[in-house]
Order: sequence, then C-alpha cells, then structure tokens
Amino acid sequence: MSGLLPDDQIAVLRKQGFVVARQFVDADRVAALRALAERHLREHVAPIEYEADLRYPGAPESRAAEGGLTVRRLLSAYARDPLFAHWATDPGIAQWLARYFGEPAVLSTVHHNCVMTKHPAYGSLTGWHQDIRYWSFSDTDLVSCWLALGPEKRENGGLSLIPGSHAAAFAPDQFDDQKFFRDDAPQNADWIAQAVCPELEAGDVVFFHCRTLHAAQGNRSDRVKLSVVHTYHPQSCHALPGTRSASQPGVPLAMPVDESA
Ligand SMILES: O=C(O)CCC(=O)C(=O)O
Repeated sequence: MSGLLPDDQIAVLRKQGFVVARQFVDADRVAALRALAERHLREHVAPIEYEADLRYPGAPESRAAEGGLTVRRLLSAYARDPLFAHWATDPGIAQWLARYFGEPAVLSTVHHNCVMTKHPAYGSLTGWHQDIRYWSFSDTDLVSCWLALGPEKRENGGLSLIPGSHAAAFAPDQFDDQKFFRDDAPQNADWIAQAVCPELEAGDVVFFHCRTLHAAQGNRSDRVKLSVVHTYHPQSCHALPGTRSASQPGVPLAMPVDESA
C-alpha cells in the first residue's frame, strides 16, 4: 500500500474500510510529538484514562493495585499542546479528508482525540469492535486517523483490522452486551479469519472508517507503543443534540491556501 497517490489511498479506504498512508509525517515532527507524549506520560499530565479505569483484559484491578497507574490514553490531545493541535488540524489531513468526504472535514474533540499508549506491562488488549458503537452523529461516515509514533506490529499491540467490515450489515446477536464483535460466535469466525495487522513505522498513518472492525493485542515488546488518534466527520454531518458526541464543539479544518490560484 506504500506509495499510493491520495486518490488511490481513498479508493482503498472506501473498498476495505482502512488504508495505510506510508510516511505521511516526517521524522522530525514524529520525534517532537513522541518526546512530548513521553514527557506527558512521565509527568502524568491530566486528563488521563488509566488502564485500571477501563479494565480491558490485562489491565490492573484498580488504580491502587500494582501497575494501577499505567496510562491507557493521554486524553484531549487537541487542547493538550499546540504541537498536538497543529497535527490534528494539519493541512495535509484537511486536504486528504476533504477529498474523501467531498467537502471540508471537522475534527471531533470528543472521540479519540488522544495519544493511545500500550505499555509492555499492564497494557490491555482490545476486543473486536466498531468505533461508531457509542457515537451519535447524523451520518455514519466518520474517519479516524491513527499516526504511529514508533513501529507497530502484532507483537507490540498493533492494530488489526477486518477488510470490508465497514460495509457489512451485522446482526445484533453478533455483538455482546458491550457491543464487542463476539469472537466465540461461529457466524463471526470467517470475518475474524480475514483480519490483517499492517506493520507500521513511525510516521505512517492509518485512515480507518468508524464502522471497520478492529482489535489489538497486548504489548509483548519492551517499549511503550504510542499513537496519536483523531476522528473527523464531514461538515454537513453533526453530532446529535444532547448526546456525548455533542458535548464539545468540533474544530473545522482549514484547507491549505492554493498559492497557484
Ligand atoms: O490500542 C488498542 O488497544 C486499540 C484501541 C482501540 O481500538 C480503540 O480505543 O478504539
């Protein structure tokens, strides 16, 4: 998938529900984002979601237990530091998404909008799910952008995704009561068997649809894995009033100025 032109990347996103855009971000910027994220982790800069808050498999029992202050997500990335804000609203992202949506994109500051971490010890695994499960928008065509700040693969908890799942009409009984796609249901086995775990290098980006089934294992390496994740919707789509999705305003992405015009 490396080296595809944006229009070809967009065609892949439409077809399989995700696409890897190789080396979307240069090494200096990735290093600066990683250094900032590592400092916020060391200093426990709020707001933070701890593994113990979510209690996914592998997480500590409570914040008071051993490993209880293992961070899962540095929340509110956009408001955390101008470096994160500039990345979230990057003109390259704005242009890419406007091509996909056919109209300008808006950053949701409610969903994802975080540095996702995965620690070797106490980092939890995440079961199969569609991100849209808890989101409330007038449309279901939302796209997340996952920027790898270091290598990602199955062994360190890299993202696995199921091609084509964004376009499938699943029945309610294929999900459990927390809306995880059941890995013990025979009718789900063929889907799960098709999962792929793209290996990422620092600076690679995965664009994925909010209905694409994805999951991740724990981190069996000796280094914390860090990724910056944001979600976007087209400007004609809006969060439904009164829902959590509408609890904070979105940020419209400005399009780059065309200097040839
Ligand atoms: O890194 C992981 O465990 C996956 C995270 C994820 O899929 C999510 O938070 O929606």
